[in-house]
Amino acid sequence: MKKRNVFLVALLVLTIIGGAVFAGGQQDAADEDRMMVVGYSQCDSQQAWRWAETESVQNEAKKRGIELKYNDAQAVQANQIAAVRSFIAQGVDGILLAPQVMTGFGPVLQEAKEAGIPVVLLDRLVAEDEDLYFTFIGSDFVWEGEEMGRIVAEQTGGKARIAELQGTPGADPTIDRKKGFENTIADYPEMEIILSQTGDFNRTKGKEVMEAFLKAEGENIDVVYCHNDDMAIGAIQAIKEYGKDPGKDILVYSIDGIKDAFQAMVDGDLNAVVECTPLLGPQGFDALEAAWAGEVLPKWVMSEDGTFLMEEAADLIGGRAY
Ligand code: GYE
Repeated sequence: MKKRNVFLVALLVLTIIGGAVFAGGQQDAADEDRMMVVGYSQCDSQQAWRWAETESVQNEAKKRGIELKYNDAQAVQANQIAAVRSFIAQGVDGILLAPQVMTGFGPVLQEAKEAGIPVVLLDRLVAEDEDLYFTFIGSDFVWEGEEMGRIVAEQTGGKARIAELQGTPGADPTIDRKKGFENTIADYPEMEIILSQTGDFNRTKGKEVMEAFLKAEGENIDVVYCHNDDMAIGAIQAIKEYGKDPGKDILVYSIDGIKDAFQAMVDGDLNAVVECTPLLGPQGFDALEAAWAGEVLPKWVMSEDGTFLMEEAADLIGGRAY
């Protein structure tokens, strides 16, 4: 090769390399500027608690400049699996999943993993391999049930015929709130669950089931233990329509701590709540950002929750954030 040709070839090679480096640099800059996109699959939107969670996620996405794709599965797991699959197909950067139930998410979580998309579980756990999700952010539901059991035992002197309104069948909080409550009352021979049925964490269904309970055992129920506030609000209505005084004739207890429940305590209808925070947006995005940065988090980031009695509600209701 002539000297001049060698020079030209070298120039060409340098130009190509330089161009590639420049293009790469541009690509990096574009990546940094690009808005991250997150898919958020909410299992249900018929509950006040879920509105608060959705709002918390939406506000936090806005604050961080993250584009949010939202899907409401309307309490149907198949819708939720389809939504997650569609997020994967759209190539989102991360997924926030508030799962309806514990089982059945394995295949779609595997698909997300193969696509390199981190999934953060919000508020409910799944019974799948831990490798299939980045972390779970939520409360200790067994503790919530145990704590509620302790309060009921204290306020009834350890003697109560209890009607239980369960959450959605197969959902983590339903299983564990039942288990925790039963753990505590096992120590009290005169505390007994005489009726137990699902009200699906839903206000209308909670009312319907309570109506059926009252029809069957109206004179024998001392306490209603509700797995969430929405069902308690429904149950309170049913008790009133039945002609009894909720909070006095029949003591009412529930889990969550939404504003409506604080109002029910102020009104003397609800005896106590164990809190379960829905304000999980900030932690959800912290977790996704950790995943994007290649960090590792524990498989459970536990929420801090409290306990509130009827007598405290009037002082606290103004400061409640949800
Ligand atoms: O208590 C309830 C909701 O999974 C922690 O589900 C959540 C529970 C919450 O529908 O209101």
